[in-house]
Amino acid sequence: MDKELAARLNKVFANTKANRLLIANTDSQDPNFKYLTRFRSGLFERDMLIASKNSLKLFTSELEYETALAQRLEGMQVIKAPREEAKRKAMLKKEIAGKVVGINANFMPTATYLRIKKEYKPKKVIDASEAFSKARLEKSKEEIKNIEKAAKITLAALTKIPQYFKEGITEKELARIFDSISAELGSEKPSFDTIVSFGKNAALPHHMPDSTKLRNGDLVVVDAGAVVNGYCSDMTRTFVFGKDERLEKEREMINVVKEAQRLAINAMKEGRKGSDVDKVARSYIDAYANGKYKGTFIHSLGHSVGIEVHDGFALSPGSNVVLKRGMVFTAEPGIYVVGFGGVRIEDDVLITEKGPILLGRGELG
Ligand SMILES: [Mn+2]
Repeated sequence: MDKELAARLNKVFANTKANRLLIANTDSQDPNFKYLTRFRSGLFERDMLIASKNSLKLFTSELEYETALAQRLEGMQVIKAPREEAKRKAMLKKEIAGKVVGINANFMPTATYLRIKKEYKPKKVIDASEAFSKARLEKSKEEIKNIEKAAKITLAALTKIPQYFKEGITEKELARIFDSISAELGSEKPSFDTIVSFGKNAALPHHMPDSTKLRNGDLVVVDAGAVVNGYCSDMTRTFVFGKDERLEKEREMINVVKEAQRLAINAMKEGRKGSDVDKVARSYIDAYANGKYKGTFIHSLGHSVGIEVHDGFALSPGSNVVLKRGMVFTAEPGIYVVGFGGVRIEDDVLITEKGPILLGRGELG
């Protein structure tokens, strides 16, 4: 069997009591389908994957049978599911009946879950979503390479975007320009809808680009990501538009967030707890200038990133995750002042035995 596939199956089964895993796509693809198959092309709508510790079977339709065969990993079986419902049911029942079946309860529709229980007669159906998240938390070399490529693209696009700043351009226009730069640099698609916020809008962390026009003195937040071979990056930069000497507060906010991020990244070492790392950034912002910005950092420090932008774990005040080599987290402190504006700076950080590495920049933190 393909070594990487064997390693991935091992990791998932190490964290679950299931003896079969059943991944069922809807009209969209379960992220764990991507994790196991590593398919780079095709939709595989409504297809099913059934895995045991040492086998992986894909039940697909005639429509995508050839696409699957062309990308099939060694040790993976591609099976053309019969069109006739009764035959298809019998085929799947043979795989599942009497087994302890692990599903991704974060993704599978309840209707599918109920149908599986009723029609395929498993011994038990259990939630294996955490087993998948845990397996995906520590990335392989191949996965890290993909995230790194995505991070490089996003960083390059973020470096280019200020040259398009001009008075009167709208957030939507700038977001479109960003997306096309990112695509030209090799991104398969944006890893989420690009956020561009001007001025007061920057105080809302998830503001969606609208027809707000850029004005002199505005803070500009651009939060975006690329996808390479199915893996995401997620980065943010904050700029000031204009050269006015009076923009002192904006520049101060940027410097405070930069320093909070630097301190947090330095703390992203093996063995540190997620909540501790969050605290490093949060307490710096809260304590700055006698509490001038206390309480303005209104979200978590970061999250794991991989096949999904939010790949399962957070660096937050309540986070129990212990950092280990191979994990990739965003570090994205921010300051948000309602009615004024906001600042966020975000990088993707790889934990290594030598310390944190900023992906896309190749630097040690
Ligand atoms: Mn993020």
